Amino acid sequence: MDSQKKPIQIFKILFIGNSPSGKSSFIIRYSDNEFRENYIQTMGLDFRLNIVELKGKQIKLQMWDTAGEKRMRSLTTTYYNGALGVFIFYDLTNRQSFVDVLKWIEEVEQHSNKNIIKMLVGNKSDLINSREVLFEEGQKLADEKGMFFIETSAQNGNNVKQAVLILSNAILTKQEELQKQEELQKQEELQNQEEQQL
Ligand SMILES: Nc1nc2c(ncn2[C@@H]2O[C@H](COP(=O)(O)OP(=O)(O)O)[C@@H](O)[C@H]2O)c(=O)[nH]1
Ligand SMILES: [Mg+2]
Repeated sequence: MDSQKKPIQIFKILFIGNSPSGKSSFIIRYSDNEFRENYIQTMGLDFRLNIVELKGKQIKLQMWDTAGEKRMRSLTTTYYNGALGVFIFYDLTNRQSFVDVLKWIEEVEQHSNKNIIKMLVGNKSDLINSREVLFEEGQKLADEKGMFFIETSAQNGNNVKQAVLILSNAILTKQEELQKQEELQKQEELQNQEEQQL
């Protein structure tokens, strides 16, 4: 056994939003640096694992894909359980997918931990002639709802790595914050106990 090996943390990251906004294509672009033209049907729930190094720590990113609206209600709880981050997708060439972001945010708020990090993703930025949602509209909604915002293209890879980096860094920072709070609380409890014993 290599005792020098760094511990591996696991970040569960969800992909939600209307189909076909490009969630599966994004995950494939990130994981395999590939793009497929044909529609990729997502069956039930599956995830891809990717390892990144952040602040000298090895992090395993568990990227959970979904089949969008077809997802079964009964799976929702399992899906959200333990999730630390979520990408909320819309297709920037499809106004309805942007309107529906509000429903997806509601679902996140109902089912996830309040510390979950959210990022709004406007995908298909390569389709410059069919844009229906302005960059500024995405940014405004994200600001209002306390989310990060980025426009990406799974087709040419633009901002795909960047999006994952921003989200996972924010998760790590949040996790470190929570850990610190927990340690402080433990110290306070110990002090209280000692004072009572005096
Ligand atoms: N032009 C373009 N097409 C994309 C992009 N991302 C996905 N697509 C296409 O959009 C369709 C739906 O993609 P998919 O990943 O299956 O969407 P999902 O239902 O959200 O998982 C497929 O035909 C993809 O090839 C993108 O960034 N640009
Ligand atoms: Mg899919």
